[in-house]
Amino acid sequence: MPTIKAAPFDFPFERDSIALIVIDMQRDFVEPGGFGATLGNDVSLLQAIIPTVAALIGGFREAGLPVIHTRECHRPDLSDCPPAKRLRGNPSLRIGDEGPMGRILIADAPGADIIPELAPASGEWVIDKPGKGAFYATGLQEYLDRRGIRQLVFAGVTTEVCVQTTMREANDRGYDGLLATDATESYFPAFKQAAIEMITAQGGIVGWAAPVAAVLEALDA
Ligand code: C5J
Repeated sequence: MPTIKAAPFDFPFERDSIALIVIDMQRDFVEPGGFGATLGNDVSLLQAIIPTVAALIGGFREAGLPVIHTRECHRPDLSDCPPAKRLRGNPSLRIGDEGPMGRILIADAPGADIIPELAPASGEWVIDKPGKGAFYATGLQEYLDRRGIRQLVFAGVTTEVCVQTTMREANDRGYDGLLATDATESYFPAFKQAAIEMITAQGGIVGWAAPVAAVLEALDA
């Protein structure tokens, strides 16, 4: 069986059942004036991975394999945003408040859009998710199961929040998950490193990790 060179051991690559899931590469996290910036974060750290995420998406598209995108965002009436989420963060600019890119983290605001460099292609599924994990309150599991997808390559932001949460949800549901280490980023480099170690420790307790070049090599083989 073909493999992707990965940690903690080679990933058994199944071309017929693999998909790429790109988590929350939205203006709200990556550009100044969005949700990430309201929390005091340096968004330029996240901008640095745009070319590697684009290369990974390009590899999946060229191989004719599914690409799924997610957006963390809420309904305009905030009915899917619990107070436990809304009332934390920056008290002067909360989820739903008017910011420089429209209402913060609201589905129809410009800030919730996926950045133009990584715009979904026609036919690619874009999941709007109210939580950090992409399985919570979405039809993701049914979507994957209908298509026979059992393996997921993960990219996007932020590594230790939405990416890791979704990887853990996938792992508990029986999917094999591989994190593309240079196509994910955190506002906190130490948290990214820790997340990779947590995922791959103990014989891959959450999954695998590999650089984009290793994934592309397997896609090309
Ligand atoms: C965060 C995310 N960090 N997409 N969301 O709040 O990781």
